[in-house]
Amino acid sequence: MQLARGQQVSFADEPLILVDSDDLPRGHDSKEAVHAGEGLLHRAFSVFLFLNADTVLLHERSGEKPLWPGFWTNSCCSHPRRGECNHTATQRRLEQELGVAAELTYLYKFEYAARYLDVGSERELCSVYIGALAQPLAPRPNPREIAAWGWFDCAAVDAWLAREPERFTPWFKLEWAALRGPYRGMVEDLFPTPGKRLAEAG
Ligand code: DMA
Ligand code: MN
Repeated sequence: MQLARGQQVSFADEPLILVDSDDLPRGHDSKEAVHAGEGLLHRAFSVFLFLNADTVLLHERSGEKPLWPGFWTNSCCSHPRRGECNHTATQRRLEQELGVAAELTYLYKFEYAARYLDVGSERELCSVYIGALAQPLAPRPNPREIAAWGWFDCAAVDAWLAREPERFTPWFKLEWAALRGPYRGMVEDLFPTPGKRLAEAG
């Protein structure tokens, strides 16, 4: 699918999936309704793309986004729609936001809620995925979704986050702590070195 430049890919009336804390489906409601007020718990996903184990793709959310416009966040995030599985939804959204495809590895899911000013809230059961992106597949970001993007050294992200935490989305902060902590080995395993492969082969 070729993305027309600047195509709108998020809609207030998108039918999203309401879930309970175990991620079991509990009905459907529009994107607008699930993010209004204190929010309704719904299914979501976050993707982190890596160039190598030390280099991650982050982006600045476009000024058009109703929630957290202009904040820095992970490579890609959104919601599966009614009837859509996470695999289909993550691939759709990677194409729509970044113009790329990537094989993803599931890491974990978590529940969180966060309010954005008096505009609305996120209240999500969010599954987190990682994937490797080869350099020749340079992203073609959709300007309706993404104001800026870049490949960042992970240690430099740690330092930036410590310096300016107010510039990052709440879910990014939670997920980044997990990626740099308990899930660090999973990121490294996306890029096995020849030595490590030999050692594992015994
Ligand atoms: C929603 O992201 C998903 C998370 C994990 C916060 P988003 O606001 O970028 O999605 P959409 O543009 O589809 O509303
Ligand atoms: Mn949401």
